[in-house]
Amino acid sequence: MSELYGADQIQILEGLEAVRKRPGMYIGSTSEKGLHHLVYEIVDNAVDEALAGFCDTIKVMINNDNSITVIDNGRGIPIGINHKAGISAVEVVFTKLHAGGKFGGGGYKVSGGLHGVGAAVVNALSEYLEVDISVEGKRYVQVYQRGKVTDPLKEVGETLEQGTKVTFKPDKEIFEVTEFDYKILKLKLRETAFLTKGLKIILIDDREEKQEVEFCYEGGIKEYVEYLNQHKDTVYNEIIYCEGQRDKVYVEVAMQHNNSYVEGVYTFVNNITTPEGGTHLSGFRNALTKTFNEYARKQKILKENEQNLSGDDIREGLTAIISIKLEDPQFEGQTKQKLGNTEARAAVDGVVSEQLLYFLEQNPNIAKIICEKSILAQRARDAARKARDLTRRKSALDGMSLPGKLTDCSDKDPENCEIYIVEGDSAGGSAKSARSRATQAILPLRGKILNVEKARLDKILSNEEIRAMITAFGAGVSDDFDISKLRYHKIIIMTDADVDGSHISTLLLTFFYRFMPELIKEGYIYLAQPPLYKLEKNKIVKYLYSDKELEDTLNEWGRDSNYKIQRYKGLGEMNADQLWDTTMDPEKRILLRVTIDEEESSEVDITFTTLMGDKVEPRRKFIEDNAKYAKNLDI
Ligand code: 28F
Repeated sequence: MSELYGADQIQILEGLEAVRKRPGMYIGSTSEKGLHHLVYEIVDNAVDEALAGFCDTIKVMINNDNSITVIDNGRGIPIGINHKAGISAVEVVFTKLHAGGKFGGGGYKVSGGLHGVGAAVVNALSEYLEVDISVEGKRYVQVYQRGKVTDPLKEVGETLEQGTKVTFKPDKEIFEVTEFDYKILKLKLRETAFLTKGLKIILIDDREEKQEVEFCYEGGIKEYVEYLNQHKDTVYNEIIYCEGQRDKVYVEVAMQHNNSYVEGVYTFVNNITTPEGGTHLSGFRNALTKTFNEYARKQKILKENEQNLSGDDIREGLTAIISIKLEDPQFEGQTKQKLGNTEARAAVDGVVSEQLLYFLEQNPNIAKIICEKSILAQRARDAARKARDLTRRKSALDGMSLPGKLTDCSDKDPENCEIYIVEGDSAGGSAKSARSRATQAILPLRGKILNVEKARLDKILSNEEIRAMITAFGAGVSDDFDISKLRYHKIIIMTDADVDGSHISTLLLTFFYRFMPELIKEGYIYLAQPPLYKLEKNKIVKYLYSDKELEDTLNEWGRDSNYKIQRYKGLGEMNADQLWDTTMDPEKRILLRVTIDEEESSEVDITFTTLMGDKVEPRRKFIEDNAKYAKNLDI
């Protein structure tokens, strides 16, 4: 091993100034996302050591000063001199944009995007970084500041441990925020633990609000599927699992159906998520469709005169993880989130076809359940198609007739147009008189819309409130959705600031997320923020949008003197002028844009299932846990 991975194996390319000059090129951005990316880069190196078979525990700590410490119990980064560079291998790892060594081939690392230069990039973007290596009974330490060496690598004492410890503090000159978010790290580290079976990952928050969590999944992605299905009703108990290697591509797939109508298939390449799928996903889909149709024909579950099951039918209610590892992944697409390697398609197709057929033959009961479920889905899909054709034909006949409840705006350029979706007729009435006619359309909804989490498309399309939204937006729905036809570039949900209001918002967001996800991805969905209080003193009126704002203003104005306070219970309590001033005037209003982190879409799915599914206990717990964030409805 040491010969293969010696200190001389790395090739040096360039210095770290480039990284500080253009941090975005290396870590995507200098926002909160880029900040957390630093942690993943260091953790990734430790995970590689685990994948190589030398490390089984990784500890991540958020320290009191917002620095991060990552510790592994691997072999320790080599401390010997790299003769080409004339410095220690550790120093090369942390100060040079090198290529080679274990990162140059052989392992799977080669490109998590950064070609193994993660440690140097983190170093370049940190106020300070300390690496502490324990190897053969001795400890060695080196410290860097903004990527520059302060002292040579020093032996500092003896130890019984073995491994690498890295502490770094992100540079305030580089990052917009430098405070780490425990929740974000927790989500990502749980995902890493699922993807690396048997690896123990501990996360400790050592700041004021102490927290700690430990992840270790012997079952790996099988347990990941169990986790994703935790609040759903599964239609059989086993997790279907396929594993194998073809053409230097290592393939692992785990899956299980639940009784919802949602497909949740998540794909990873070398532990990196690929939200846009790619060749591995298409190989999986192909294998799944082919294998089930073959099986269903052979068993005469599908009769000769019946049409083949479609992939969509088989994947209705399917939760699956596809995790592959290969040497030289090519990421394509605008955001580089789609796998391009053609050998991955054949590898996944091959492994899944072979092992899935074997599984079905060994488990005829489960095979039958899935085939029959798919046939039901096929029938429902036919019914939905007919219902949709009907709505389409109808709107064509009516010359695109808009819903009667809609008060449209006069401007026809979608860029300028907004639609307010308002809860209830009375608030709808105020909104109609308050609005700016040219650019603001109002669509009042009566009562609660259908919970789409519990219904198929055909039923959803027969719901009047939902049909009104679809026709008003003008862009179709589900598979037919075409964002270029959208009639408004701001869709604003305006509900009361109470429990019912937030329930309606959640129902609407669920509908958009499941049936018009592009609306959220493109950032067209907003939540209006009506005020909670009106405060008046000496003819000065101030509207307040949170309890904290009320506190602050009362402190500022003095609580003794006479002021008038009004608590708004609903939009209906405001007259048109007030509604305009506080919530609708583009110059003054506050809108929350609803966004979604595609890299976390499996967690978003859990959120919606928890909020809208039919299990009460997990919903109660979720709301309790998230009560303090409820206002932001961070999905
Ligand atoms: C807290 C973060 O970075 N752990 C790491 C190793 C182990 C080796 C290694 C790392 C060899 C020449 C490049 C040891 N012994 N945790 C970590 N553990 N890097 S990073 O090698 C680096 C290459 O320079 C290692 C034998 N081979 C490899």
